[in-house]
Amino acid sequence: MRPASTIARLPELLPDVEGEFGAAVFEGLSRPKKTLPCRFFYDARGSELFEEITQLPEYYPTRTEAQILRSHAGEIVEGFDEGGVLIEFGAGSSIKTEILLAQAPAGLTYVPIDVSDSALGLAKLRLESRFPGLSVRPVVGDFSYPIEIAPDLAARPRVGFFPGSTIGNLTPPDAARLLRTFKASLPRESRLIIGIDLKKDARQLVLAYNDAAGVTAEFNMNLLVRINRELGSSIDLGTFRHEAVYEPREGRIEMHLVSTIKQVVWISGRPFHFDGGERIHTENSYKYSIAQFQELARSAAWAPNRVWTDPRQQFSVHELISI
Ligand code: SAH
Ligand code: AVI
Repeated sequence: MRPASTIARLPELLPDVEGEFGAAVFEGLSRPKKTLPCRFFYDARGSELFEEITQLPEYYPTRTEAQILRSHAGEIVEGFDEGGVLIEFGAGSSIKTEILLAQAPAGLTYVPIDVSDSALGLAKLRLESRFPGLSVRPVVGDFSYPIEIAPDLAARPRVGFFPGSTIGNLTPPDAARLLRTFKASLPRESRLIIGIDLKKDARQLVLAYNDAAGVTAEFNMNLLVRINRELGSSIDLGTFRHEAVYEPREGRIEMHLVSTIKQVVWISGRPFHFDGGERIHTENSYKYSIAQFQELARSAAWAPNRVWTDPRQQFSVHELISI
């Protein structure tokens, strides 16, 4: 387990000093069905590419969720306490957070958690200049592990924020485990505001993950760029292509990197064999109905409370209460 660390500790451009990325690549590519964990998308370039994705005409989730937050910010922050702590999981650029911060009570401390220290560093600078008086205390780390709240914040009331439908990148059992893990930092009666992408027409979903400008393809391929740079490999990027498909039985978009030829790829002196057409499964993005997500929350000891959606029911923002 990599413990959460302070912002200064993990310079983004250092090679894979702790070996976590390399170990995950070897493990994932050694499986009969090759996989790579999607949290490794987010190096400095990957975080930039994700920001570009959020602006794409096909990628409706970000703008729809932002619209829901804008329409209901006043009601959403009713659950925030003066002098409280707002903990955001997978905060990235914290752009949506600004919508809530603009209406939040005074004296709030904002604790964004992310594996991407580049995204956190930029967000801290921007938010502190935009909201004088707001204290921003970023944590670089993996939100799958309980985070330690700084002793001076421990007694303050807390609210969690987990936008973007990032939880949809986990399988439902892992999503339920994550919601239980959050209870370590969000004790009984705390609220969690969480964004969930809703089920919809498969064609719209496939377009959102196969944009015409090819940004999602570059985001996916960036994993191979990262392997080449950080693990001393020389994978020919021209021999892989991006694929995103909707799997109706699972209710999820799947992203893959497909080897277009039969080949052996060498990574840190180890060979990995690919057949022509063989795929590396790089991401799942589950889509829920409101009732399905509420059931998942209940199974993890969170009580569904209020829920907000857009008029076209594309996306949902849920308020859960820790029980
Ligand atoms: N919350 C933002 C960003 C979503 S993108 C939004 O709604 O637009 C997903 C973010 O989660 C990225 O910034 C990525 O770096 C982060 N992330 C993904 N897996 C993570 C993990 N296991 N631990 C911490 N952060 C993670
Ligand atoms: C962060 N996450 C919710 C995004 C999604 O839609 O699953 C990541 C992403 N993958 C491709 N496009 C965006």
